[in-house]
Amino acid sequence: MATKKDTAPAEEIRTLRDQLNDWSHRYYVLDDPSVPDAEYDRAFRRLEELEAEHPDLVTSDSPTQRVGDRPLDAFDEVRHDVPMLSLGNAFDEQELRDFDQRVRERLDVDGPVAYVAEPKLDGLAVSLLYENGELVRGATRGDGETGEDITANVRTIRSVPLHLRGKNPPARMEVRGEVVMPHEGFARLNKRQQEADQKTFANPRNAAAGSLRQLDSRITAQRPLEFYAYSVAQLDGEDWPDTHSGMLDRVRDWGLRVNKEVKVCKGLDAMLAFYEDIMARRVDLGYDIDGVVYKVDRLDWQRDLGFVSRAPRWAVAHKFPAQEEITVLNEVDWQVGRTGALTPVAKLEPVQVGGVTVSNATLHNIDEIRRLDIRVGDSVVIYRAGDVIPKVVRTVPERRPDNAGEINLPTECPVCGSEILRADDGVVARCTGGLICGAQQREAIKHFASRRAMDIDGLGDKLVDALVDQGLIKTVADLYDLKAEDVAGLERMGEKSAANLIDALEASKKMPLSRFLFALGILQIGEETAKALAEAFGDLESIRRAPLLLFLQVPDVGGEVARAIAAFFAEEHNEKVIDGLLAAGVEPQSNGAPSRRFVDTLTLANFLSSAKTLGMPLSGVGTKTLETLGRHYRHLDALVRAVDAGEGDADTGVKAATLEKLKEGLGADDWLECLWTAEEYAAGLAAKAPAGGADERPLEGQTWVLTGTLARLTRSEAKEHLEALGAKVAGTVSGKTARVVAGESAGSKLDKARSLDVDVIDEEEFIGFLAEHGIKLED
Ligand code: D41
Repeated sequence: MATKKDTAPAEEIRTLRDQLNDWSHRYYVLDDPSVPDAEYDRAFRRLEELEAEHPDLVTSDSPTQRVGDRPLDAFDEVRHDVPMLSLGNAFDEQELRDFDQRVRERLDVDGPVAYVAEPKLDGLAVSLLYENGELVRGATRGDGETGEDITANVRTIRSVPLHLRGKNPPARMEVRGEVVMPHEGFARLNKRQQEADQKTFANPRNAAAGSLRQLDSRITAQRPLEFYAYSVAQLDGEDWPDTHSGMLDRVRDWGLRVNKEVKVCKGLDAMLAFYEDIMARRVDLGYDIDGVVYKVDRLDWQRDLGFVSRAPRWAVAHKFPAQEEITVLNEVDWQVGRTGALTPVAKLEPVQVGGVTVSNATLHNIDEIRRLDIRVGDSVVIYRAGDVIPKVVRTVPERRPDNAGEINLPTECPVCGSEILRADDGVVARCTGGLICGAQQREAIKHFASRRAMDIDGLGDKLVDALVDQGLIKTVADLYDLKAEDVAGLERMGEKSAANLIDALEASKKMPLSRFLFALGILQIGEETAKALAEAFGDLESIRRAPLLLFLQVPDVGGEVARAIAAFFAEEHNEKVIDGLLAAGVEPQSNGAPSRRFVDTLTLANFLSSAKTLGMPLSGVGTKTLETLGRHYRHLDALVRAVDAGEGDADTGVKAATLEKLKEGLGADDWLECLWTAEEYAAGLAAKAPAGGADERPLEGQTWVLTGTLARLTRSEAKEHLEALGAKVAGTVSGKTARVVAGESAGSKLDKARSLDVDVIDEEEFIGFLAEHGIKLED
């Protein structure tokens, strides 16, 4: 009986162990998970349980034995039976050509040689020794002769099998490969380190090295490391295959991970194609590589070729151009952008980074300069990846010269000499020179010509620079005076493209008003706001002369935006440019008349509350009161008379004390004048607006809110109907909400609507409303 009871757990442990090892192999080596994590975890816990009850049944290749062991005092030394060689480098195509040439000459072959091309993983070289299928030792490369025994650490790496797969493992086998940390795991590790106030790692390679050199393997066990096999150094108990690629296949069958990009390439062209391809896909691989390793595929040829001073003659590392370099910061230039924002640009001693010469790099802003403690004269590290702008990532403090100069924000614009202002809130420093600033002018022209603005085909940034440099244009208005012969010859412009440009300029004269407004580059005015302005006012002249309070009635325009628009058109220089454009024949296309619904919002009530928004001193006078007064008196003169009379009004319920405050407000600064101007201007617009009534979009300008459950239609149907009638549908109720449709069990939005006195209708009323507007619901 006793024996029977004991064989059952032994059996179960063996089954669980095999099952878990199998799943692990699928997951970590083949990247092809077969069961959900929960299933794995369950089996793992069951195995732990059984092993705890039967400690004698625990084997060293049990998946439970990867968690890490007690810390070591030091690593033991390991002498490599077969030295771990180094690799010769090829830094460019010619050097690779020379390598292939040498190989073919030595082998005395004419045709192309087959090489195995492997991505050169940027990690740490490691040796694994298996005896009768069992992992018995892991070691670092060290100096190639002796390394360190890191067995406990490599055992924690999931893609390192503790036992080789297959029935007849070799008596003894030493496999070599690279341990790397994938990008994703690296990012997670650094985040974790940061949160725990522990040191972060500069790159995945350092993180992998730091993790492998841990004396405490329990820490290594927490690190996301992967092992990729790339060669076999010893093999006893079975024959060698004929080729390196055949060897890698065998290694794969034993359950070790071999990089899936590895490929046999016949001859130089195939090798170069592999190099280009993998370099292009480099960022997507998920781990760092720094080149390609090519190895002669035939093992007999490898033996024939042999070694020169520790490096095989049959292999070479074709390196990618470095992505980081050190150079000296000579100077900092401040560039002024279209909006006047100042950006520091590092002027560098030219240096090759990633295959191109870099002499400028971005420094982002003055705060970044302070944070990195960068000074002029410093040696700095430049990073450049792919096509992105090179950046300065850090200084090398040891190399700082005594006379290194501090970097300061200029007080005057380096282009036009205007004052530089730094916004109270942020890091952005701006030139106040507006359109008189040369730098902003140049950027303004580029913006004007750009696709989303006036879409002037053929007028790219380089050509704009050339035109400005040649003194052919100063402002956007000058563009329309250009002749084909002016531009032919500039920036490789042929006669044909010069003629095309003139045609494109001609075509741009009839752009929609909204695009024209966007093209002017008014601060704060994006495409949406430009559209809203064009739609509301209907023509350019109405916008140019509109008083400030009018802009605030345009949907989505707040105080800051309104001020920016008014300031832009108040600037004489800008006016001149616009006049120039019109004189040159630019004719922005528009409705020609203000929209009815915009004109309908130009009420005294709205003007009063906008004035308050803009700072008219009215503390204690609420928006609701202003609206009540506005609705009651309708015109400013009536209101002014009531205010002057100073008596509270029985009709409005507004107290005398409140009117007194209003009187003070109207008396302050130019507010009364401001309101008069607005009202007068509004009257002029109203006269031009189409009559109301047969409006197809009766809800234009209104914002509705849907809340609660509707029975007859879905929310999105309701939304569509409302939008078809011109309304906007919002998610929150505010004082600007026109109406709330409250369905069944409406909650906080309904409460808010009530508290703000917003009109509320129920579903039945809503359906009736839709019907009145010609929308019938299906049953
Ligand atoms: O991916 C690598 N880093 C890599 C390194 C690779 N794919 N193959 C390699 N092959 C060798 C030889 C040809 C000597 C077996 C290597 C290295 N060596 C290597 N790694 C570090 C030093 C040498």
